[in-house]
Amino acid sequence: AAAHYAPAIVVGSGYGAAVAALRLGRAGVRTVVLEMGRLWETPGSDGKVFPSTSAPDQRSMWFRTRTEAPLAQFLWLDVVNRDISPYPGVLDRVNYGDMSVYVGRGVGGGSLVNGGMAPTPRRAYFSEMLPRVDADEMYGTYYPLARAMLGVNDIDPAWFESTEWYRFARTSRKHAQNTGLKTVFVPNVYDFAHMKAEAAGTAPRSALAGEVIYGNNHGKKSVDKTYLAAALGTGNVTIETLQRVVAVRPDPAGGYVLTVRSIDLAGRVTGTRELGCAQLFLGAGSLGTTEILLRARETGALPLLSEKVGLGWGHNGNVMTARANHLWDTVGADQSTMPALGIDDWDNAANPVFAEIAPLPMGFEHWISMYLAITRNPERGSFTYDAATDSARLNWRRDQNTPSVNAAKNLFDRINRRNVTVYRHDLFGGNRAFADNFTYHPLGGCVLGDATDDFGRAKGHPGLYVVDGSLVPGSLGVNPFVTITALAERNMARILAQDPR
Ligand code: FAE
Repeated sequence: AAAHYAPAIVVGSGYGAAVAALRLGRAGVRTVVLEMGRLWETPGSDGKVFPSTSAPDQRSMWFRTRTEAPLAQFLWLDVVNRDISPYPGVLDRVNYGDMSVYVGRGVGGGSLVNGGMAPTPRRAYFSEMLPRVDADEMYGTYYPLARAMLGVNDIDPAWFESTEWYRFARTSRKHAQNTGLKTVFVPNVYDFAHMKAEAAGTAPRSALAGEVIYGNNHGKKSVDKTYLAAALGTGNVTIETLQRVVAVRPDPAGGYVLTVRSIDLAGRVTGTRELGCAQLFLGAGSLGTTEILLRARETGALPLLSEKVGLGWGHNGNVMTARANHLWDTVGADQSTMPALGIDDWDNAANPVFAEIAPLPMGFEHWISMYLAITRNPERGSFTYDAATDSARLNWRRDQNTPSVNAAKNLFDRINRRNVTVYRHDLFGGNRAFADNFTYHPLGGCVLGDATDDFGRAKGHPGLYVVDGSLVPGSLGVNPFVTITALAERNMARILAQDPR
């Protein structure tokens, strides 16, 4: 048994973890949250908590000597990335051969770095992906609950039509409409009232100052400001930072024992300890949770875990692309970093695509229309445990992106043909028009109903739960965090009502 004990431990502090922490705290369960990143609340020497996107410093990325931004180049020049000193920065890029995965690090996980887009999937597609989840209950109860708790809000359409900050989106909309395509407003967790005040000069700028991916200093309702603040408010939850969970084993006396490594801001290991708990909730994200469970199964620590742990991974069909506009079709020097519009061609049965109209705020007119396309890709990856490095490796081949690239190409070829425009080849490196070597939406690895039961209870080991994006079977058709949150709410309600503590 371990020297230190908590009734419940939550690993990670992203969406799923934050829901678990709040619901445990509200139920009166003393809970410790262990997060490998830092708490983002203290300003640096520049007076800001997060660095700017245009001049990133050590705070930008997780232990790097150079930043690795998704847009590596502009006009074929390496102008975006910067040398930095290693530090527990807020954005990580986990490189697995043919696929790189961007994830957030810190109290709040991905909510610190993401674009805040908060759509709800098509109900029919949700049911296709998660057929055993009661969709009435999800769409009637848990999606509305998640949206309210996360602070999801809609842009004022009149402001959208008139503001210079969304000219880029209106230009892309015009080209989509010329092609006979439908666009939709996408709700967000960035406070649009704050953004309006930024534009009016009455609030400090964040979305209108180029901030995203390395954190937002204002305006964004990340989960440290919503769920986790409420969890701390119960008085039952504590959060420990710079704590990385490296191993889990059963406690012969019941519950689990975690091996936890603490690091300092230089990345030095300052201690390793064991922490016991009765109930363990894994919210370390698709990569983190899958690695913890795979390692535990393969090293024999948790031998009864399902053979399905490590399977069913997908990147939500993510592909980025960019088009060059005519000189008269300006996108504006001023661009909000929070997307507000998407091209919705998901009902196109042969070629479903939901494409977020993405900003590219460079402070000058560049005539580029950017997109993050979410496509339907039946390919799935898997993780294997590599004993030599004690880590999980993602098996994903470049050619598995083909369905996604083809779908995006089909849509944007149509838009280019109709508007007599072309792709940009200078933005993603390697002279490519489609960036299919990275994703923002890692999903799966411990799929609901496969590696766990229908409520996230790990098969074979009672009291062990998965609460994050690793439950989602690889694809949702829209940006995922509202669904991850709503599923966690649903599963936690069932677990707290039924399971012994
Ligand atoms: P996640 O938020 O990744 O949290 C996991 C946490 O666990 C992290 O804080 C890790 O540091 C921590 N952790 C991992 N391993 C360990 C360990 N061993 N010990 C202790 N702690 C650990 O998980 N989604 C949308 O819906 N809309 C968007 O607009 C959007 N834009 C995005 C933009 C970017 C640049 C990125 C990177 C992602 C974006 N996403 C977006 C995806 C979204 O942020 C992601 O799906 C969720 O954050 C996943 O939530 P989880 O709870 O699964």
